[in-house]
Amino acid sequence: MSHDPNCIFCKIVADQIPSKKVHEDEDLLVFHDIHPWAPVHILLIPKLHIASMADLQPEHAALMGKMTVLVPQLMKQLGVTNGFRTVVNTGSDGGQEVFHLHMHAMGGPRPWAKG
Ligand code: DGP
Repeated sequence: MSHDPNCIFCKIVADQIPSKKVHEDEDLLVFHDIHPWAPVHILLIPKLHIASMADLQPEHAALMGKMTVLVPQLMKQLGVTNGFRTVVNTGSDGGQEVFHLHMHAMGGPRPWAKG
């Protein structure tokens, strides 16, 4: 399924739910997390609806590579100069709450941590 009408992040991609966008191109959307765990906390998502990392297929390799390479560029653009953390929660036991694949990228002066 390329788009799931019941998915919150698909609705953000479709501009049906507002978000603070950081980056958009034909494949990816990046926006600020609504519940930040760090001074800078962004979410990188594929526009394509992929439910989780567990659903990745070989044909998604370039998409995930593009997403990964974008992280340091955007963190620098957002003023994060002293390192950052990336997290991909996968499935219920992985702590995933939104079932549209996303990469968290968090940075800014510590201390900060999830939960
Ligand atoms: P995860 O546990 O990895 O599935 O994290 C989902 C994240 O998505 C969580 O940190 C909060 C964020 N989030 C959930 N709903 C929205 C929303 O409507 N807008 C934005 N910007 N972030 C959201």
